[in-house]
Amino acid sequence: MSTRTAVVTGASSGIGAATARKLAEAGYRVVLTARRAERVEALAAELTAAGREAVAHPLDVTDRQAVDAFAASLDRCDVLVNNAGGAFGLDPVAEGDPADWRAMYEVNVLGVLHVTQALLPALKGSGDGTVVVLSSTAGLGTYEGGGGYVAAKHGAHALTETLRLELCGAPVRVVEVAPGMVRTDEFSLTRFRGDQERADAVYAGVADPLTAEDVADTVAWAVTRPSHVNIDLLVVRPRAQASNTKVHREPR
Ligand code: 8X3
Repeated sequence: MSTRTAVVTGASSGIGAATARKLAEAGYRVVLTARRAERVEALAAELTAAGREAVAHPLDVTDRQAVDAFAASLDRCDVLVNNAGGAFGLDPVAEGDPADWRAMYEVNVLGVLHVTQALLPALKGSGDGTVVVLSSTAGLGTYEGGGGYVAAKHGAHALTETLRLELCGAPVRVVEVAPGMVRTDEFSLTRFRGDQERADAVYAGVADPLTAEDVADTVAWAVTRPSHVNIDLLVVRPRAQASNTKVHREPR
């Protein structure tokens, strides 16, 4: 019998890469997917060199045909971590670019839909499957400028809640992890299209934003609970953040 297998999307950096590391440490064979082939290949090689089981598979979750081909190539899937996603822009609704909104819906909602649909037969067939959706606190409440990202993450949250209802009775858990402020190399840089100063300002004066490892820890914890324990929704924020809009910043 092959090792229990966890597929992680968006595993090239940040929360996805950290989660892949944690699940590999927990004994899973990890399948790392992301658009950037060289990144997931490097991480898979690093994990393999450390004695873990890891393979890389370049994948764009918005490409349904590619997702279906990927699913067909897997011999088993016990855990799916839907992590691929992101924010583009911080514009008010009045000014947001519909192309950004569309792109955010594509990756944060349809990406989750594609991969989950494609892997559900394998997850059910495992007899003990787990689907994790990395949503966001932006999926549970709004904030000014959040616009398209907030809408998309609410979509991911709704998808997750609906799926849990529909799978009740099947041997598949549906877990949502909703992180607040996490400082990763790329989230804010992507949101601000490479503007490092604006990206850094998001975390200015915040004592300890969460790290990718902090979030990965919560995902690995939820996944490694006994099979009958379903962590429906886990909201995780840094201590300095009490809500989407209340953040304590130390004066400089
Ligand atoms: C990231 C959290 O506050 O930038 O998903 O929307 S936030």
